[in-house]
Amino acid sequence: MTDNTPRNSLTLLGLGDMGTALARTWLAAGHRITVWNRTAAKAEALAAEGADVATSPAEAVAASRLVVLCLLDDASIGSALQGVDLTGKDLVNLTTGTPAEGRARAAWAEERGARFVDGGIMATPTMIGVPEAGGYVFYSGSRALFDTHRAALEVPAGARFVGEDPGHAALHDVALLSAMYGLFAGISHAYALIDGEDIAPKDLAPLLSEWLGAMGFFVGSTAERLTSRDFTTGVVSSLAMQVAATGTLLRTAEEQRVSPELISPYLELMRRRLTADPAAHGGEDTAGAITLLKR
Ligand code: FVH
Repeated sequence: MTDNTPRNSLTLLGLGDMGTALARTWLAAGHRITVWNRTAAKAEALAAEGADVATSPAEAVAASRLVVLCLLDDASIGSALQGVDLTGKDLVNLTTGTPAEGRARAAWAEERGARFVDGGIMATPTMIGVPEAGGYVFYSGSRALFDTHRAALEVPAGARFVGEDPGHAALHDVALLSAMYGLFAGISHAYALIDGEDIAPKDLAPLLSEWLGAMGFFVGSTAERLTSRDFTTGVVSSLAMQVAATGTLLRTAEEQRVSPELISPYLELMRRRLTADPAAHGGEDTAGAITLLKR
């Protein structure tokens, strides 16, 4: 299909905090951008900055071949684009969703004659258009679409294509976010332990950062063990030793009157792996406990 829309033009649906940041970055980079937002007032400032404002999703979609979606959730995409002609369009969905939603949305787009790429934004709005902030976006789905629009997609933040499965951008996004929340949980527990003691949080902070940095090796070593399925070779801190030590962690939490709710699940997972077969698993790395998580 021929593309009659101007070069460097794109459409953006959704002007929340993230959508507005994206729009400003594309405008600053000289792109011609058509925007639409359900609440029209949010487009006013961008109109003054040079954006074309569409009065309906259909009008916005018609304006460009590349159509970027940055809405609240997957349901809002269905509602905004209901009945809109998507034939020949290249849809890039930056709305956060699950892998299954990404795959279903790709099939939905294909049925309507559009190419589709799903995205997972690893940045906050303040990191958009600021390369040194290190933000980037995972993309997956149509490689051809990604290659066609790569230059535009690299404007707001780095662009990392992670394969043609349209669910994989969301999967990468959620895997990283899930790890982040586990980290936040541990940090929160550590600060709760010292709360009320004569230890200033600001004095614990550098020690905590340094320790977490030193423990970062676990990311790579776990990948190697999961690939080889060898959980025992070269283990220096065995599962049996670590499970024995969990009693100290739990008693300390009790002494400090801190709920163990944030750390108990992981301690319990290690214990379950050990007690299933102490002789087989006692000498393992804790990475072996991951095998219990898959349902
Ligand atoms: N903000 C962040 O830090 C994170 C960073 C990582 C990625 N997320 C995801 O990005 C999507 C958009 O996030 P946002 O920050 O722009 O979110 P809001 O400011 O809440 O804006 C939501 C926009 O969605 C529109 N909207 C909601 N429901 C509908 C609907 N049924 N039909 C059409 N549009 C809808 C809303 O419109 P309005 O309320 O202004 O009328 C906003 O434009 C999101 O998936 C994050 O998880 C951001």
